[in-house]
Amino acid sequence: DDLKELHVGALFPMEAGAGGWPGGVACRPAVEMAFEDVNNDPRVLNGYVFKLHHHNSKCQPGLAAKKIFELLYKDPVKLILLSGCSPVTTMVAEAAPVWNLIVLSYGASSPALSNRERFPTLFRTHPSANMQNPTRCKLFERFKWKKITIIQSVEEVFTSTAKDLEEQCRERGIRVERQSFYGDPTDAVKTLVRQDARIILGLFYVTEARRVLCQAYKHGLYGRKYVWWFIGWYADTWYYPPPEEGLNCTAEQMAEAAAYHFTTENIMLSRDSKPAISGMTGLEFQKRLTEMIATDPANAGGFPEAPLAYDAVWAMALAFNCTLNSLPKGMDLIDFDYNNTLIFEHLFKCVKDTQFKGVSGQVKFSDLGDRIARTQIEQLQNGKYVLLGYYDSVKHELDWFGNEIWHDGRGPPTDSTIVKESL
Ligand code: ABU
Repeated sequence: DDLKELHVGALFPMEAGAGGWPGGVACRPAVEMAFEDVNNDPRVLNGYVFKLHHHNSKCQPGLAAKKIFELLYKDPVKLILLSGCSPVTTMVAEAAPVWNLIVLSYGASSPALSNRERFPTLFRTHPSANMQNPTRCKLFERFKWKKITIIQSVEEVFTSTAKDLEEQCRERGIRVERQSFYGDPTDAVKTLVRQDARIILGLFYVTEARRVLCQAYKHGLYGRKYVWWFIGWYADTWYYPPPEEGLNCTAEQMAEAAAYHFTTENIMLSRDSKPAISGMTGLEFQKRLTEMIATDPANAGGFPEAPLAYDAVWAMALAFNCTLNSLPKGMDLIDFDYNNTLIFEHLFKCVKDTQFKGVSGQVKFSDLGDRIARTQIEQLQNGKYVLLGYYDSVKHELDWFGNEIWHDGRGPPTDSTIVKESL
């Protein structure tokens, strides 16, 4: 009863009607589970109780700004902010330093967030989308492609990923062409046809991915001569058209265009049999979460990222614990207000130094507040995603299982029809 309360503000994208990432559907229950576990664990924050105050951001920065002001101007004082989805996290992390607040993101992949000048108080358990670019370049090289084409929507998260990929590929002698669109990809897809694009990487949120795939079908940009690469964190059945989106393609057409595409994504679940700090293994966590959510996990937004959300709460709890031990005598975390730079500085140092075994793997932040992770590569084969391999971009190690399938059963298609000049 005499427990002291520590308050945390959080934003979850519970839906993403106008495009974006509806990751709160699974990440919010994961965060709630972590609050419960931390509060029941006598090793952490003994004598305190952790309280969550949350709002739905719909992955829209304007709405999120309103919700953040509500969190900050309504009592009680929040000690830290949790946030997901790149456009929202960008806004929150630009504003938070004004209130001496740290932001911990469980679901923002934008490479632009790795910038200490612009986002001085941001940490994230979600890896940057740039982590996948060395993997992509490695595989383009393996399949002997010298020219690839990116089709992207114009949000900063995708523009910054595309720019990094272009640089990384250029260093390996791979030419990258880029087509951008805002909302409707029809013209951009037509340009891909004109440019004779064959190896095509899509960077966009899932609603736009469906529009692109439908246009690819309409323009015959699929099948034997083409290889599509998509982002790997969409739900497993993402390419089926939801009726409310009014796409002019049937489920069969979409499935035909999606056949044999490749995806890359960060490994976000520890498959290790040794338990994480919470006492659960990654798989035990996933099982518990599946029982908690009403939706089928394959279609629940944020299900793959949920271990990152669970671990973000533990990172926070451990950092609070560390701060309690490091604050000058007589000072307490509950004394924090938005002008208190001393408590903020102690907390910042503690988050920066936090390290533990989480359900998503080893949690540790780089100087830029980033998470380092391995990637996995999958391919859609007969309606199921099949694991093709792993890549460790720090050690430059590719584990490749050799079970990729090509439309014609022979091998990778060429990257263009244009006959290359002999060297
Ligand atoms: N894996 C989800 C990332 C969402 C985002 O960056 O907005």
